Amino acid sequence: MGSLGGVLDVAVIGAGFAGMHMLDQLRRHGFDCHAYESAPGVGGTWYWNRYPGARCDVESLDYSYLHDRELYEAWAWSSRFASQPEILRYAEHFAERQDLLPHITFGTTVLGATFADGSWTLGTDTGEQVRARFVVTAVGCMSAVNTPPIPGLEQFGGTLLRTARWPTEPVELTGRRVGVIGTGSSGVQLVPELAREAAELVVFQRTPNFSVPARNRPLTEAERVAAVTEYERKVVHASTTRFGHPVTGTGRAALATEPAERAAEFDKGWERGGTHIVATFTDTGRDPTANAVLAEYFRDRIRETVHDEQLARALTPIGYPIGTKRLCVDDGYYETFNHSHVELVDLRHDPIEEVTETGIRTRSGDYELDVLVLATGFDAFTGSLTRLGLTDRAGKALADRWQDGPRSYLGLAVAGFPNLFTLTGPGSTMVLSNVMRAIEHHVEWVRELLLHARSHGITEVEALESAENDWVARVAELAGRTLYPHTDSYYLGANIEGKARVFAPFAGGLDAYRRICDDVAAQGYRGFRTA
Ligand code: NA7
Repeated sequence: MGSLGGVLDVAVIGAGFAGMHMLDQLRRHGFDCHAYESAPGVGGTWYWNRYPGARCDVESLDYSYLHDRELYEAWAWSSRFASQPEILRYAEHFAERQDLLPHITFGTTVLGATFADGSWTLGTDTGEQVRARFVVTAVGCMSAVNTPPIPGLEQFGGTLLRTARWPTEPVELTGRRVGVIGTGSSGVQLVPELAREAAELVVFQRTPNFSVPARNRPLTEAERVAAVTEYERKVVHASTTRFGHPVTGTGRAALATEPAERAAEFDKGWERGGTHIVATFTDTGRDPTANAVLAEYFRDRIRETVHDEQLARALTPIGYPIGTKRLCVDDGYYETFNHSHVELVDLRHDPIEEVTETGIRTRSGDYELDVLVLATGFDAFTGSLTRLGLTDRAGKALADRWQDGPRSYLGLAVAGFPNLFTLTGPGSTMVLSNVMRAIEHHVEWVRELLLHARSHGITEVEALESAENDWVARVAELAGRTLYPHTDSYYLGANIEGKARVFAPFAGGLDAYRRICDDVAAQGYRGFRTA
């Protein structure tokens, strides 16, 4: 392939870890390609989510590219869980090292995309028109920011901030009265940081979450050396483990283990920190009784940490299985509520009536605030794709086609949208696996498909409707075997008013998922129409 009358071989949308890797791979293989990115710099979600305390909940040594051994060996992470500024530096380092910056147009958002006569035409907010024979979306699982329809939000006279669009310049919080709405991963990371500076902090909580301490600490030189020695094993783990990296559990069922031994194992997980604790036993993810045992262990830790009994009760998650909303990883979250200048408002009993010019009015009274932070999450998985304005061959918008939930083949392609590939799209493992491993797998798979198309003179590749139907059914069937569908969460789209409740990720594990995709490729791209 080559540039043909101003038509790119491939347009990549997004310059986070997925988009950058895709762009780099395509360039290495001689494709005429270019990337378009809304932000002024690379990094995707790590560009935008720069709120105090932002940190990855996957360990740094696993949240790294593996495809380039030299890069892997040369980059020295400072701590077990890297902070947002360090991850952003890593992204910038990759872009510079691979000379990607000249091939990315920043500050440009794709707002429309139509396919005709063998190529896509993308329209952007800067008025640019881009033509490309193939389009690869790398827009992230969580980048469409959710601003909930809270009455009066627009009349707030203080400083309104969003965790997912945190300003690049420092925000003055010292001595100010700060409110936070939302207690998911972002809120839970942010709250202890805000409490250090704010004169008063009010946390507005709709649903208490389960959270485990990160026990973050600097990485030792010995750990870095060991990670380099283990490089080959890490590569193997990418395709042989459920999450793309191993998690250490006992390999036994909680219900087949004596209570005292169970507690001792959970203690080890709690002391170790991070999400590994949920994999201690094999049955807590699928058996409600086993799950309840783990959930109760977490609840005990909250009661132990939070001094005020009533407050501890309000912070304790009940009524849904642990793990069915993303487990939070914190640094002193519960401890923060022992400070007298930190207050919790339990919105289940005292709902927000409106945001006023000076703060928040709940049913029980007024909270005066100088700063209000929305840590209210994302229109996850689908929002970043539907807002691109993609239309199918018949002119129907992706948003309309997905009215009843996302439909895809392998989470990589959508029937009716030829020559379009969706990296970490709905129907793939997405955030149920280490997303770095999911990204690398998808990028390599799409690269191989495009090489195949080039060498076979194929100009159109499109998922068959029948293959898509089968895949949607398979994703639903796998979800049905888990406890996920029982809980209102962004995994199901339940956090967005009016969004169809469909469990979007492939819940069968990255190892199984990769085998299926490899199989599809080996069988001449079964389930795709090629011409
Ligand atoms: P999440 O996990 O979706 O959390 C959003 C939080 O905001 C959650 O506590 C929500 O409560 C709350 N929320 C949302 N809308 C409202 C309204 N209208 N009123 C009150 N509270 C509301 O997003 P995060 O940014 O924290 O984390 C996203 C992912 O980023 C995370 O999983 C990691 O993978 C990294 P709810 O639970 O819906 O009742």
